[in-house]
Amino acid sequence: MRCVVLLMIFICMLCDCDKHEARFLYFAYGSNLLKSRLLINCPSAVFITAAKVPGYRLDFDKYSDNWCGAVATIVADADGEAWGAIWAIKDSELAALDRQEGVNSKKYCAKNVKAITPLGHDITARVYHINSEPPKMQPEIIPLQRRPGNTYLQVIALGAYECGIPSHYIEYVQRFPVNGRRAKEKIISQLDIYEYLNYLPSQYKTKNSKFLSIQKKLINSFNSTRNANPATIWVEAENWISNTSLYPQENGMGGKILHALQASQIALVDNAPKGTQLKLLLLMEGNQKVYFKPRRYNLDHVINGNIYAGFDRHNSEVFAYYLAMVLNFKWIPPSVIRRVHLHKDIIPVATSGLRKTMVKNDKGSTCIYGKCFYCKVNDTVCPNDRGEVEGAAILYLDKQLKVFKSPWRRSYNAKRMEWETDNDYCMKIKGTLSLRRLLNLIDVAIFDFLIQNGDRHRYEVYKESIILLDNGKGLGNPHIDELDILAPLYQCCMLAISTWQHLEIISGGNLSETIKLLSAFQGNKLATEEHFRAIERRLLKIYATVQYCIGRHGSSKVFRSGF
Ligand SMILES: *[C@@H]1O[C@H](CO)[C@@H](O)[C@H](O)[C@H]1NC(C)=O
Ligand SMILES: *[C@@H]1O[C@H](CO)[C@@H](O)[C@H](O)[C@H]1NC(C)=O
Ligand SMILES: *[C@@H]1O[C@H](CO)[C@@H](O)[C@H](O)[C@H]1NC(C)=O
Ligand SMILES: CC(=O)N[C@H]1CO[C@H](CO)[C@@H](O)[C@@H]1O
Repeated sequence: MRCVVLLMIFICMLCDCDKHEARFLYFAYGSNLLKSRLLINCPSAVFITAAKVPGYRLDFDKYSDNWCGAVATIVADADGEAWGAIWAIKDSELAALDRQEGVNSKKYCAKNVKAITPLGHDITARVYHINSEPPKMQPEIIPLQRRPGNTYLQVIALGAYECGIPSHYIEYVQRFPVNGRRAKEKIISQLDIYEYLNYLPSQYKTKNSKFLSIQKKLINSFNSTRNANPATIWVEAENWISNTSLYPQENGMGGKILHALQASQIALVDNAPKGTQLKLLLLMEGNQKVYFKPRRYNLDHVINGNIYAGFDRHNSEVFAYYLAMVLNFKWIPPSVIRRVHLHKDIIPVATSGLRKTMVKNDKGSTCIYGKCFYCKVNDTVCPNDRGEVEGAAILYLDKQLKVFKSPWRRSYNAKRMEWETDNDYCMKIKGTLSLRRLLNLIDVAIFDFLIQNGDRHRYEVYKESIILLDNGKGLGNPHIDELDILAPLYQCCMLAISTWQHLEIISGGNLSETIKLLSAFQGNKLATEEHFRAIERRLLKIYATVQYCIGRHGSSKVFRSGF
């Protein structure tokens, strides 16, 4: 008993208990022995101890596409002894681990095992094993489909070494016959990136004083007087001509536009039927069109499932705008949180078309279901107790835009896209795009990775710059960092030097603190603390990815002065 108590105290000390989130213990015996592998899906994992599970042996079965070979399992075996590592992982990452292990697709199932530490203590931990029970065989006669790939076995052996598993066991692992194949490039790059993350120089974790002058400019743009006349603001915004930003920012224009979006009188409201999600088109006094994407979730709602699951998040649209400002991506329409009163601001000026898409709910409130690809009569947006609907008010961009399919778009079904399977994908893409466009796509990937928007299947271009439109699929799950979104960066290993210089000086918390500071001028709270922490964690991964690229190609190949 005392040992267990001591062990719990030990686990607690390791896992900074101030965050108060419960953890579970996990027994890893396969690729998750390697810390950089485990961290991909479980960034909170803390190593506790090596341990063995008597009565089981390590074996391999079931082909994995990513690893290009059979993957590890443990099989009941009276003479066996499977070694592994005990990790303590935050409960909130359990779903991500289950997903990685393919619990949902029934590839692996989870159960508890009793493991024994080298000092003889018992620990009960979660373990995953394949549903099948591959028969025991002499190594030489194990058929090819039951052999692991070379990378995979190396990862296990390296992880076992890192975790201090006895050398006789590591030798035993290395004696397994392999199939001669390397894992997919994607897995290899991601493992390398996480390795760089482990050794990230400390400058990327501290604030950079060079940021102060940028912060000052941003504050000047957003901390502005509130009594400007909206009509003149719209005209100024509309007539803005620049090749460095979509809208004016000097002289407090950033804040003035947001204030006009937030406060001007609504003259007419209609459905905005283009697109897949419910949104309204507002015509403001002074003849300015504005999109209104209503709130679908509370800020603390976590979206599970695939990266593009769920409704658009109105706060993601607004968060994206401030993020872009801090990142110096000036090609995005201004966006702000606005509350409209359904009976005072909307219904009196609603078109008949919009009124036809309103229904009363069981509480008697009038609700809107709108007109769009996914709109359904029973998927309504209803006002709160004060009769208000909150949403993102987004300045309507009245320009001729060119639309392109993204080379890194997802397939939206089980089919794999070329970028997911072809190791030389970037080489192919390079021939079809200008350097400027490619660097621009990489900037957008960085932006999307920070908010975790995996839904940019197409992009719009104005004056040769990609415009960041439709950013509502970000901020879904603060516990997941889908590194795939960074594929343009780690596959091409190129980055505009100006982007890199800017990224380098927003380190150490300045990025999220500035978003908070700027959005507070309009009274907006845009995300939970978990999301802000996630943005900072992802920023470190971007630094690590760039370090990985420098490590592979040298900085002169990575940094480009494209435009
Ligand atoms: C914003 O502007 C006001 C009035 O000019 C000033 O008092 C305040 O300090 C400014 N806020 C910041 C964070 O600079
Ligand atoms: C942007 O505009 C300025 C002045 O209008 C011009 O000097 C500069 O060459 C332009 N830059 C690009 C990349 O077009
Ligand atoms: C709306 O109705 C459809 C089919 O009638 C149903 O599948 C769906 O779950 C309903 N949605 C809600 C939010 O009630
Ligand atoms: C908003 C914010 O936190 N800004 C900080 C960025 O970093 C500089 C340099 O350390 C600080 O002085 C700022 O306060």
